[in-house]
Amino acid sequence: MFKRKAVFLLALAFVLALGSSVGAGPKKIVVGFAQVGAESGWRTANTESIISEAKKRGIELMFVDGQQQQANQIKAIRSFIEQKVDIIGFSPVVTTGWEQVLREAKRAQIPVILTDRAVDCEDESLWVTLIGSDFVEEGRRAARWLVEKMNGQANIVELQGTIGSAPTIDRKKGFEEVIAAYPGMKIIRSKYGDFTRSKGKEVMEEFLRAEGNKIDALFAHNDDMAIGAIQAIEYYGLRPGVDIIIVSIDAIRAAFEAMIEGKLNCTVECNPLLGPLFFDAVEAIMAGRPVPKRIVIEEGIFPQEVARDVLPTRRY
Ligand code: GZL
Repeated sequence: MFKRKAVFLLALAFVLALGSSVGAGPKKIVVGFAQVGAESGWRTANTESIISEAKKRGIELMFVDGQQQQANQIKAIRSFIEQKVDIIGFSPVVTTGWEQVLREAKRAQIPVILTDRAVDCEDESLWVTLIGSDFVEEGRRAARWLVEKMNGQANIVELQGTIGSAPTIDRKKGFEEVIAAYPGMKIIRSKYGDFTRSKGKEVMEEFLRAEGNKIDALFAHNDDMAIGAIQAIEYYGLRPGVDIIIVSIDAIRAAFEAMIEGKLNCTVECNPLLGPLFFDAVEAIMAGRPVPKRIVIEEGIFPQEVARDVLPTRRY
């Protein structure tokens, strides 16, 4: 009698457990994302793409703004591990210093996806894929356009992005690789502007005080710093886009507006709309499908002449 009752209770418990999971439908994917910060128009568009795509796909997203501090991103990743998310995504503010926390994620068997920026780690098994632009090619495109515009002859000042970040390292690498073949193209001043408008303005003021009318061209690693520099150039009494030719990277809306005003001469596209590619990778990993180690997003280049026609088509 007792045996029959025990079997009945066990069966009842099994049916109840099954019922509770059956009624709930498929388990919701939970993703933790640690963003660089909110330093530029590009970053705002990138954040919006990730948040809106999660919503569209019904994926639960824990989103943390790292305020351009690596410590904040590491703290966020650790909290995602504690909360046992299904997948961790992040855009590393700088390339180094990630091994420890990525090993913790690996030990917790939580796959990691890199978006936008790369990490410099020996052990490539610490992340599944890197989704984003080819920054070296972006630097080459900026240089090729400037060489042609300046007929191979210019004193150039360079506003670099965040020190130690992949886009800064690689855009500089690509730009210098191209101008190395043109002795007349010289970088006479170069300094970090951290990808922000305010710092771009401040550093351009320094360049102008030091070199003034000797400056023929500005290469800015992003549009936000170029827009800050435009203000500094005007305040100094020169005409941005005329006295100083300006090429930058990102192709945000404000860059097209500056080109239409004749104050910026060219912007190289760096596509921030990574949300769909990121969540394609999330869903592939959850379904056990293979994901390429590197996913490069297609991009173009926009000189001043096309700005008015192209602006209405821009999505960020
Ligand atoms: C590039 C991205 C850079 C942008 C900047 O993919 O990491 O960071 O060029 C942004 O605007 O701040």
